[in-house]
This record gives sequence, C-alpha cells and structure tokens, in this order.
Amino acid sequence: MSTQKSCTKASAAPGPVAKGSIRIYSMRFCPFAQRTRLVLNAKGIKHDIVNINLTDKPDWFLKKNPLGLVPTLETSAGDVIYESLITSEYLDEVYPEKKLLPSCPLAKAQQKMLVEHFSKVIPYFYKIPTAKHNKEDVSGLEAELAEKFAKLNEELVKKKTKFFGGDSITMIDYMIWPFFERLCVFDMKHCLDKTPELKKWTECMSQDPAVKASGHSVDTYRGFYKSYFDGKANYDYGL
Ligand SMILES: N[C@@H](CCC(=O)N[C@@H](CS)C(=O)NCC(=O)O)C(=O)O
Repeated sequence: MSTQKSCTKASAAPGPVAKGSIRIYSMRFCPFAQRTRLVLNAKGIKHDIVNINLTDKPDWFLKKNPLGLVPTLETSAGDVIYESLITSEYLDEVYPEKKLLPSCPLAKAQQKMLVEHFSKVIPYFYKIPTAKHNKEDVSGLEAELAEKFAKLNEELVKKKTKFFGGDSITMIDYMIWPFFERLCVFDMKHCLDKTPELKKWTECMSQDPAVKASGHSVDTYRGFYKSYFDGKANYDYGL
C-alpha cells in the first residue's frame, strides 16, 4: 500500500508490508524523511510510502512510533525503525548493494561527526523562514548561516573532492542535502555566494537521480511552506 494523500486519525491502518518490500511512513515535505527516501531511491530498494498527516496522526501510527515522527520504517516482519539517521544507516547495512557509508571505521566516524556539526546548522532553516514570515530582519541570522557554510566549504576545499565523502555521492551528502534543497524555496540562496565549492556541490547534487526523485518543484514547496508558516500545514499540497 502506498498513499500519496496523508493518513489522518480517521484513516484505516494500512495492511502488512509485502514480502521483499519495506515501508516508510513519511511526510512529503519533511527534510528528515527525505533523507531516508534518498537512501531508498539511491539504493533502489523496493518500498512503499505511507504519508502521515502530522497534525492529525493516526493512533495506529503512534503505536508504531511513540515519538510520532517521520521517517519511520516498517519491515515485512513487522519490525519498526525510526529516526532519519538510524533508518538510513539501517537501510545501508541491510541492503548491501551500492554502499553509501564508507567501510573504513575512521571515514565512517568522520561522516557521522560532520552530520553532528550539521545538526547545529539545521535550526537556521526554520529560524530564517519563520523570521521572514514575520517580516523581521534576517540579516544577522543569514550572516551566521553563511559562517557555518564557510566551515562546510573548507571541508570540500581540504578534501579537493566534488562531494563530502569523495568524488561520488555517499551518505553524508544525502544526510545534508534536503536542507540545501530548500535554500531556493526560502530565498536564501545568496547565503552560498561566498562559498563557491559548496555552491558547486549543490549544483552537482541537484543532478543526482535519487535527488531528482525525492523532491518537489520550488512552487510546490513554497505552497506547502506558506500553509505551514500560516499555521495550517497542508500536507497534501499539490496533490
Ligand atoms: N530527529 C528526527 C526528526 C524528525 C522530524 O522532526 N520529523 C518531523 C517532520 S519534518 C515530524 O515528524 N514531526 C511531527 C511532530 O513533531 O509531531 C529524525 O531525524 O528523524
């Protein structure tokens, strides 16, 4: 069973997950769920998607993940895994084709540390659009974000590679991408003006088939985020 329209409290619980497939409980505009969808797509893993209305969550969803968050995975054996980083690593371990995490323990640890650093950047993707929505001055926040981007840019300069884990896309790129995809949506692209290597990275990422398959048009994102910042998120926007 795949749902495009999000399931609400009133929606019947989906049936069991088919053998040979895995299910992701998702929300079409969630950057964290997008991380896991990127991994599913990049690795060509057979899956179905059940979208959840996050302001009217079904009880059957809360039983699966008491945190009530997407992404959540469910296997055909009925096992449940949640949290974007945990689900992504789980998929990479269970489906060995096209490994996304390096096998070298040090390189793997370095990717995870970079994700930790990036977790301090994520709040800017909420703070800046919220302040803009409230017609507040965002120049200070944008300058802080540009600083953080400068640190990421240094990583690419140091490594001399196109992507953060080398010359092809690996897990780290997918874990940070969903936020960069939203720069244009939130009119924040100029924050990349002083970080050319990072800007080039965003251009390379946007060509990736898994990236193309996981996102929406800028207009669709804008429509959703307008509803979100107006306090009445329309999870089915554009359907
Ligand atoms: N730490 C979580 C964060 C996931 C998250 O915040 N998801 C949001 C949607 S973008 C959610 O499910 N929100 C529902 C809620 O907060 O009740 C992860 O990495 O998976």
